Amino acid sequence: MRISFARGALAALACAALAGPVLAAGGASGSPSAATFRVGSIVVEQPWSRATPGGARVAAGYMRIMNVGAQPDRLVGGSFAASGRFEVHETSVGADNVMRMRPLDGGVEIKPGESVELKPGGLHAMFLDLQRPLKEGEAVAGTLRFEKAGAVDVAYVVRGVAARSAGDAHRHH
Ligand SMILES: [Cu+2]
Repeated sequence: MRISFARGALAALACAALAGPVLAAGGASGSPSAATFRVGSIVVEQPWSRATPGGARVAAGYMRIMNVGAQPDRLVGGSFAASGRFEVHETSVGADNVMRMRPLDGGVEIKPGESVELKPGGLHAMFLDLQRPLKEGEAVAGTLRFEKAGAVDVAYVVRGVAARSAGDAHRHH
């Protein structure tokens, strides 16, 4: 039931945004998260986020970004429909063993022919001034801005609060 709801949300979003993203919701594999977005030489795969508790003011976004071109590019910013601000963050563990995150003012470089993974505990998109809770199964629109390729519309699939990857909901039974 959860999966069919996610499919419905993605399909509705695809209709509303025919001009930009290529959304492959569902598909032969049955994966509800097989969403790919492209602008120029940049391909963004499976953007996802996590459901948040009611009072949360921040959330994070994860995805794989591939550069299929011959020039380096950088993720330098973006937006998220349910938040006031968007930042690109990295996570590090200090000498005191405390995990901290900080904004990457220069963005994230994606070298030609390579890919960068934004994932829990590492690089991520940070959604600040969250305006409402994120609910499992919904799809939330956003944009990503690249230095050379420009802006691209994407949709984040919201996974459960404990999800560790875009496919968690699918792998567990
Ligand atoms: Cu962060």
